[in-house]
Amino acid sequence: MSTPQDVYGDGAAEQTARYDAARRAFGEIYGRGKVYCFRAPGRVNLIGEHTDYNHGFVLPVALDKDTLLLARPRADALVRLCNVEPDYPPVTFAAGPAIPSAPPGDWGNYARGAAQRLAQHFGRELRGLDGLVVGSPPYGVPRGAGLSSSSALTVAVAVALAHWNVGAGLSASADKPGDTDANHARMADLSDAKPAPTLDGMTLAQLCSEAEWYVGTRGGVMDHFIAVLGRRDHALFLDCRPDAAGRYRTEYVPLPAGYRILVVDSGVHHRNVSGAYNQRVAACRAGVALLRARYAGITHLRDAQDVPWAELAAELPEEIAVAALLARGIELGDLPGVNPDTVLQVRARCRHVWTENRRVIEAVAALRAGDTAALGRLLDAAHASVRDDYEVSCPEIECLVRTGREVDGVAGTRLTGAGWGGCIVALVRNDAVPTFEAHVAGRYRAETGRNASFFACRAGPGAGLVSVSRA
Ligand code: NG1
Repeated sequence: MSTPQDVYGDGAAEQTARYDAARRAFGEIYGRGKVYCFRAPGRVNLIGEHTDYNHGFVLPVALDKDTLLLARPRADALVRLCNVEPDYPPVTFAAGPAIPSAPPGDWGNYARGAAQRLAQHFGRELRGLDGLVVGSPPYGVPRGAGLSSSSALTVAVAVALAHWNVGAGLSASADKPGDTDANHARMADLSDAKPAPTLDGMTLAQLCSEAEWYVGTRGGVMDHFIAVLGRRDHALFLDCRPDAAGRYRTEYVPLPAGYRILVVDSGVHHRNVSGAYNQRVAACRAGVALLRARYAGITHLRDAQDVPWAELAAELPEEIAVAALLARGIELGDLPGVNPDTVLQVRARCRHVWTENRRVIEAVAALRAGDTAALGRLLDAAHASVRDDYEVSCPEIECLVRTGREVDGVAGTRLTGAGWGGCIVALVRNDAVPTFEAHVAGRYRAETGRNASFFACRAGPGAGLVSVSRA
């Protein structure tokens, strides 16, 4: 277990009132007594966009914005959850391997997914809990802002359930010198009867990513890996290609001292994004299928990463209709929004992925060398690539990216997340944060008539138990 000081650093004092209020609220709902406080962070991806589903590289950061889960174990398998926010009504279910789901949109489905996947993994019903979820502003993970608030909820529930079903549980920050994999839990089972199940951080992260399939999202592994394995003042380099044993390569990379990560939400959330997203996935898959004629056996663009781009480009058409691919026996029919008359810009999409993977590697090197200027240039180049080659930007995002760079002390700015609106991420020198916010807010309002939301974040640790005290 780590302390609020370990988790929030300089911001720990500000959290005291939040934690006290949460404990009081828990006591009012479930009665006085011992209460365990778990947390799971939101995340932002520093660089490595649209690379995860191509088995490429990503570099996310866990944020100091988090979802709290105050909990007390139960003697039975029931999970009872309340939420401090009145929009989210109480939820009760039994934590077994086949939990009936509530209608889509029910917030409790994230908890059901986490409980079901853990129960399946352990092959038994779980010991349940009474819990209170606290994710409200200003310290919670903002919802719908691209910071993965849903993954934070999934991970918080999984960590709490793991605590009582694995053993003494996950600690919020095992950030000790020489510890290469923070938050690993290798604990004995407290319940003494059966052989002790163990659960390391990577397995927990994988289970959480599969848990979210319960709500119908077939996303990648990035969000859950960083929510579980995040480390204070570090980004996590993640190689999204599992090895033969299904394990992933991770590496902690220190962030530059003296800089803040600013996430700016454009407030624009385009509809029909999933069709456009799937067309990008389709273009990459088409690229792989076409490259296979020359490079036998490749399954993802990542497999061609070591081939010079000019050689790959020669094999890839600038654009091709899905019907023409079908005629060559290349099937893409499982992707909603991709039809025979859809035209795929194969070469440019693949070029983005190929160059972005290189930029992630170079960003890691720049961070290791303490070269913030080089890192900033890579962020800017990554943005140009998602704008021009992947074509997922929009005028509002362009306004934020451009006006952000006008401020002295800004290393770089780029779109983060899938695109078509959403957020940008900026690396801003500490002393430049107020000017950045004022300048970008003013220009954004003047140019688009919209208000941007700003989240100044620090890189925090991954999920875990923060305190045990009395409600
Ligand atoms: P966002 O837009 O941050 O939810 C989506 C995908 C990621 C990744 C990025 C683009 C889901 C749940 N998330 O992220 O896996 O592909 O787009 O880099 O599908």
